[in-house]
Amino acid sequence: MTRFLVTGSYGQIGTELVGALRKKYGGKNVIATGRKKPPEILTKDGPYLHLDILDPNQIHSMLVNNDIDIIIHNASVLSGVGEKNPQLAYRTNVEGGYNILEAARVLKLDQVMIPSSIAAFGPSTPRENTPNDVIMRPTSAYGVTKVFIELWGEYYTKRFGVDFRSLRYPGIISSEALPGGGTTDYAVEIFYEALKNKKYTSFLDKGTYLPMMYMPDCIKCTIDLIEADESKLKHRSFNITAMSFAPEEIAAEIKKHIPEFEMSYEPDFRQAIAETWPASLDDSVATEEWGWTPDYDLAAMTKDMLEKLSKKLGIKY
Ligand code: AKB
Repeated sequence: MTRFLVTGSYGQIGTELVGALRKKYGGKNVIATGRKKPPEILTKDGPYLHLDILDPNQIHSMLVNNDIDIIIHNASVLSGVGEKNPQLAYRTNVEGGYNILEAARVLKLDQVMIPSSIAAFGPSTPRENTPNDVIMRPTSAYGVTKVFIELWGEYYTKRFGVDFRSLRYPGIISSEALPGGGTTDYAVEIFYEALKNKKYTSFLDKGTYLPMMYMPDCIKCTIDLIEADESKLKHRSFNITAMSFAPEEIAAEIKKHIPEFEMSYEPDFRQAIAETWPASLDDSVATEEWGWTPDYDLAAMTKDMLEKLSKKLGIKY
């Protein structure tokens, strides 16, 4: 059985990805790692180990001692936090990513998956239906680190035969763990506030379209790419998307379920970041090379999200 190590396992995606991988590959075969005390969900079905991704020796010995085949390197500083602290984004995303790729190269691991993001694109990228292969030139600290990882990973594939794979995640909406400091976080916060207070002040303005995806689709595409036949991959970094909406559109969808819900707008520094990102993505390369198709659109995601979150929070609507 393939053995996985997941970094950043208590993050928004890591928390649910570890659970899905453990279901499929067995609890003991998926090592969740991070620097914090883990939530119970990460320790009940499999091991959790303390790992500092800035310590190459610790990475190396953990991979050897646990007989790891595939690393999924989710630990990352996101766009909002990265803009406030670019030095932290550099160290975590660039140095951390480098350490992981080096370990994969030296130990000849089967595969390394490191997520990228829509943030890898920039203001000179065509914003509508952004193609997979196009000018990138991001202007956020986070975006620059993601382009580095894509290119360094692809270089390691070509030069050293490392099986590197990457997904350019759009904004991910989920009910389990909260996102940690990104520009698309509003699309998660809005659900909590709609259920708790029937109102939400968006930090992105009306008309700010961004590519988005519901967590079940995010887990599906991540596992599908990990399991994809390497001989069919012409690319290593893939656009993926499920929907594109602006804040007023998700508000209108929530209002269909919670008619009293009110939205107001107070754009902050994240508005400038969002304006440099694609409004929608062309993910046909992912469809062609490994069969990607999403299951959830805005309406289906909103209905499911409200159902799950109201159960979790114990709030009826
Ligand atoms: C962020 O907003 O920083 C992330 C992302 C799109 O990568 N959610």
